[in-house]
Amino acid sequence: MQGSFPEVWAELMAAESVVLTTHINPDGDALGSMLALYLALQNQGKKVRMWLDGDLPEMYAFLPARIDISHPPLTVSSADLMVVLDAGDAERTGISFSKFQGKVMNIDHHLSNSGFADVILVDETVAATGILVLRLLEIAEVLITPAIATCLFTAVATDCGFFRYANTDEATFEAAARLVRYGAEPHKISEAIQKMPLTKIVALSRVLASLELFGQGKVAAIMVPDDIPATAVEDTEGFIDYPRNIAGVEVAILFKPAGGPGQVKLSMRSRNLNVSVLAQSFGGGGHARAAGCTLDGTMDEVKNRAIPQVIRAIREAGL
Ligand SMILES: [Mn+2]
Repeated sequence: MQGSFPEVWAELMAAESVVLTTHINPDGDALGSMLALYLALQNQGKKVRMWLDGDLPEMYAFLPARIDISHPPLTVSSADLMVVLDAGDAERTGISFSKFQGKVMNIDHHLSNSGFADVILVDETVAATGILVLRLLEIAEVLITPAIATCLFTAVATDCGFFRYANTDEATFEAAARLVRYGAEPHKISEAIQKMPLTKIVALSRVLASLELFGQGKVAAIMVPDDIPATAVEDTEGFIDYPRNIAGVEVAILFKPAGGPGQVKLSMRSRNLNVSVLAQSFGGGGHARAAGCTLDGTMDEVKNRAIPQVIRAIREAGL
C-alpha cells in the first residue's frame, strides 16, 4: 500500500530491528538517503543496520557514517523491516528477499517502480529520494543534524546534477535551502564529489577516445574498454555527461562491461526522449532522461542491437 508520511514513519517506529538497503552501483541519492535515514533512526534509539551489495564509490567516502555500511549475506532472513531506498525493484539491490520474513518498505522516486513492497512511499515527481526522506523526517519532527543534512544535500544535489537537470524544480531548491539551514555546506559537498583519483582521469581519456556518433549525430556512444582496471570500470560516474553535452546529440549512451561475463551495461541520458521506456524494453528501467539496463552479449553485439533501437525511438518521437 502507498503510505502517507506519518504512516511510513509509524511503521519505522513500530519495528524493533530495521535494515536499510539501496541499489547496486549506488549513487549520491542512494547513499545519501540511506545514510540520512540510518542516522535519524539511530538518534531515535532504533536497532538499525545498512546493507549494500558491493563497494562504496570513493567519491562518497566523505559521507558521515559510511563506515557503518556492511556487506550482507546474499539472502536476507532477519530483521522486522527492510527499507529499500532509491530502487524501483527488489532485484536492483542485488539481495534476495526470498527468505525474508519481515515487512518490506520502499522509499523511491523512479518512474519504473514495480510496487514490490508492503509499505510504499513512492513519488516520481520529486528530483531525489533524499527529498522524500527529508519530508519524512520533517513531518516526524525529528532533529535534522548537520550530518543528516550533509547526506540529504548530497542525495538531492547529485540526482539533479547540482540543480542543472530537467528534474530541478522549486521543490528541489526549497529542499536544498532547508538542508543548508540544517547545516549542509554545499561548497564542501561539491568539492568532495568533484575530487577524483588520477586513475579516473586516465580512464576517462580512454573512454572518450571511443566516442562514436550515429543517427545523423543524434546518438553519441562511448564505451569502457575491457582492459581498464576494475576500479575504473566501476567508477564511471560523470563520463556520460561529455557525449550528452555534444551539440545536436539527443541520446548519449555509455556501454561498459557488467558484473557477469558476456554482459554489457548500458546507461542512457537524453534531452527530450523518454529513455526509461527504452530501458524497460531492454529489461531495465530508470527515469525519463536517465535510465539503464544490462544486456547479454559482447560489446559489439550489444551496441549493434541497442543503437538502431535508440535511433528508431528518436525518429518515432519526431525528435
Ligand atoms: Mn535517485
